[in-house]
Amino acid sequence: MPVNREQTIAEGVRERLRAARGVFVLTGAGVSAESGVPTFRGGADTAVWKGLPFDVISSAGMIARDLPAVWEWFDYRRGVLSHCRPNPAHAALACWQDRFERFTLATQNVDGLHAAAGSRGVLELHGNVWRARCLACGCTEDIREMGGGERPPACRACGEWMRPDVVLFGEMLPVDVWAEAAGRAGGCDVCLVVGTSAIVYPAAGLPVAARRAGAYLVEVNPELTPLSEVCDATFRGPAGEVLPRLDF
Ligand code: BJW
Repeated sequence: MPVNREQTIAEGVRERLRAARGVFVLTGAGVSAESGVPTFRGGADTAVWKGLPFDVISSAGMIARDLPAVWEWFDYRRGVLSHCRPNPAHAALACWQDRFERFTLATQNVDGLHAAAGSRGVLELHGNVWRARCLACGCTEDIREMGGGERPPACRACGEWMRPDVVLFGEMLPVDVWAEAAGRAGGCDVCLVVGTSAIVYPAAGLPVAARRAGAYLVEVNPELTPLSEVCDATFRGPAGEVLPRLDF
């Protein structure tokens, strides 16, 4: 996009943000890409681990079929994440949280980097990779505080096996988190969609619902997505560069 045109669009978005009372942001893997977290999809690639496409290993059926393999996959992911720090995109969103009457940050990411950047009350639609949940009693624990490397770990409350507390394909999103996100998306003035391929539902439906309810829809993504054509403004660039430029 010619520089002048992008500047004009950016100024339009800044004006919308200055006037907004309610802002809803949906992020995906792309917001963490500049922190070194691999995305799931992008370009022509899909993540694969030990020969298994991620949508097989990250699917509900694997919990029943091979829980140790699921733990191995997420232990590997935590190993990668332990070297990753929030980037300027996470920082920009954390700065915006106190500037609006209502600001909601909903993420599909399980990496915890928004909270690490200082964002509060993040709606984690797909859970958190640093948490384990008991398959029997449902209680949760911070994996960093569990100690020991027993896999699968046993629940301290009831002794049953625990699983990573993330939402796999074919599983329901946490009901309360989803209800909150859907309500907030439907009541915002500006909706920003950052770094998501926007193909995984129900999360991908949130910006559409916001737009239908009258919100101004902005996308930040180096690539086109199915949402691009319904957006009011699009920025084809990395979130860590674009979001700081949209500061208002
Ligand atoms: C940058 C960048 C930079 C790069 N800056 N950007 C309707 C039709 C068909 C199927 C379904 C449907 N409704 C539901 C389904 C099934 C399924 C689904 O949506 N499938 C689709 C693939 C079609 N959904 C579900 O199963 C969900 N549950 C559900 O619907 O429950 C009801 C139900 C229950 C039972 C039966 C039926 C229905 C659950 C979805 C859970 C998704 N879980 C995962 C894995 C989490 C655990 C893990 O981490 O392994 O969540 S899948 C994976 O995709 C992960 C992500 O959160 C999610 C979204 O991906 P995201 O974030 O968009 O990342 P990418 O990689 O796809 O895109 C990155 C983007 O960043 C790209 O666009 C880049 O260009 C961009 N980018 N660098 C900005 N620097």
